[in-house]
Amino acid sequence: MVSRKSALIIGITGQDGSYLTELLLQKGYVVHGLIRRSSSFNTGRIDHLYQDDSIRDQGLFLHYGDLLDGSALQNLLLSTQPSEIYNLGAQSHVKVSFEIPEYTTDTVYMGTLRLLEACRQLDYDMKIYQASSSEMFGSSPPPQTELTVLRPRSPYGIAKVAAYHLTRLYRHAYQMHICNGILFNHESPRRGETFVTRKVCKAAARIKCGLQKKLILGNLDAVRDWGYAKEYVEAMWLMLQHLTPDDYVIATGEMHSVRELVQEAFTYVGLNWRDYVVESGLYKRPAEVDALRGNASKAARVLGWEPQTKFRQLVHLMVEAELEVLHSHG
Ligand code: NAP
Ligand code: F7E
Repeated sequence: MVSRKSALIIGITGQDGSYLTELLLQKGYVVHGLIRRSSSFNTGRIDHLYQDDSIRDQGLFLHYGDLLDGSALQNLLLSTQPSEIYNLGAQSHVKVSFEIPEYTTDTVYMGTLRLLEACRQLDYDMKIYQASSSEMFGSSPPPQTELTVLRPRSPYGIAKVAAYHLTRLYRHAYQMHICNGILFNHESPRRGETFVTRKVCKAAARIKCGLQKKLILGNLDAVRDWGYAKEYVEAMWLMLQHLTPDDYVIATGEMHSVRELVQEAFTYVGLNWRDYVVESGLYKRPAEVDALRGNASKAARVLGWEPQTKFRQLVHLMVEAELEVLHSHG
């Protein structure tokens, strides 16, 4: 009998974790997910999978743990022995990282260190994916590639840079199979509601339906390379299937400002954004990453990965999803 591949996803309850879980289950993996104890439910993005008896009993197993708890990580690895480990866990909000820099560093950098040390103690073949980020490029001008100098501009970015260097060190020093996915912003209807794409698309739909009057935003001039999360998790998986471990930029190669994002979303519902959007210091950051646009040609060449969904289509599908929720609630 051929034994099934197994994976451990840290950050399974997040946007990417939920799409990756679907992808791996489809591919026949047994998926173990680390979830944090919380006083309120935090599994909304994977409930549709976990509440399906056949999936829960045969393919998807959730375990309590935390990147702050090294012994729990060790015990989980020992009991599950996954062949692939995806480290997606993070305090991932850049603006929040200025308010809680120590906690952000503890999850993003020290969490990665705890995980790598736990992996290093175990004597079996495993492949590790590390969720690196375009936020690491900071003030380096676009287009950014795997060779671009890292000049981070937030506590989150700095912690991701440190974790990135750590994974590369462990790959070199201990011959561990670790890949960094340097993913540019990727979005979906499952995106956290305080990230700008989801916030804007939700507001456009709510204002259209008469449920909201204004949308308060920060810096409208910032420029990002926004792709579709569902496609980006395929790149994560592809990286770990490649024979040799390496680092890859994953991006669309397009760049748009927050202002264009707002315009696209409001135009889609037939509104003029200027009538509703208020710019405020409340959502501005002490330091900003002005412009990100990735060059993912290495991923295309080596992994055969290319983005399908570009900016306009992404904004439309996100606004549509918000409208659908509002209509289904009457
Ligand atoms: P997300 O929606 O914020 O999800 C983050 C996940 O990490 C959640 O499952 C969260 O659990 C978990 N987590 C937070 N603190 C933890 C801790 N101390 N121990 C264990 N788990 C913890 O993020 P995402 O958008 O899916 O992104 C996934 C990863 O890619 C993150 O590392 C992020 O920094 C990175 N990244 C994201 C983007 C992007 O544009 N989305 C781009 C580049 C890199 P709870 O649900 O309990 O909070
Ligand atoms: O901001 C501007 C804001 O918070 C995008 C994370 O997934 O991607 C994400 O980080 C831009 C910034 O994403 C608002 O100043 C204006 O310039 O959606 P965001 P981010 O900071 O780029 C990277 C790659 C990650 O790795 C992170 O984990 O939009 N902006 N007004 C605003 N941003 C927010 N959140 N809210 C506003 O009202």
